[in-house]
Amino acid sequence: MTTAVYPGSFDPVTNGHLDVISRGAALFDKVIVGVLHNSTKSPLFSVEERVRILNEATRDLPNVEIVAFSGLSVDFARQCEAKVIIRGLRAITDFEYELQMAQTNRVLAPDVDTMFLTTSLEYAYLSSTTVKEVAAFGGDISKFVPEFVMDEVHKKFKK
Ligand code: COD
Repeated sequence: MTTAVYPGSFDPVTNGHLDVISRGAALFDKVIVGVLHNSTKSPLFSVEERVRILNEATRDLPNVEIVAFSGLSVDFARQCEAKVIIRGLRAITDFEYELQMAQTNRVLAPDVDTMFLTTSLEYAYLSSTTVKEVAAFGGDISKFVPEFVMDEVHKKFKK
């Protein structure tokens, strides 16, 4: 069985992330989405909320599992017995950071490879940061995230 992990912040998950997850799920027997528990950043959604939202957003994909993790992505991959880390690439700005991370990870864990899925054109501009910024100023995020995620984001900004 081929297993891949897809680590990220997913704060919140966007249609761009979901596109990468569904394409990954078509390529591998199993995709484990790793939600980073990052105590140094202050995310909009707690790790438990992000896991719940991702579970709901991927419920039609039976070979996708959502798991919170902390520490290194390569250690998470090994715990999951995955040989591949999936990452998404949007633009040249992503490339430098992603290449550095992939190369570092390859030194840390030569048995784990990084595979990049290039963004679908319609999501090339999309990031969780943009979604939060637009929502914070009352803008329409309905084209960026599933409807129930939009409701979750609006609830946060009403508080
Ligand atoms: N289209 C396609 N791909 C997309 C889109 C989109 N519209 N939006 C985002 N993506 C991709 C991103 O490029 C990324 O590959 C992935 O989706 C997740 O994105 P984010 O923003 O939710 O998550 P990141 O990039 O903040 O995640 C960073 C990690 C958690 C993976 C990273 O910090 C990490 O691995 N941390 C653990 C410590 C570690 O192992 N460090 C590496 C040693 S250098």
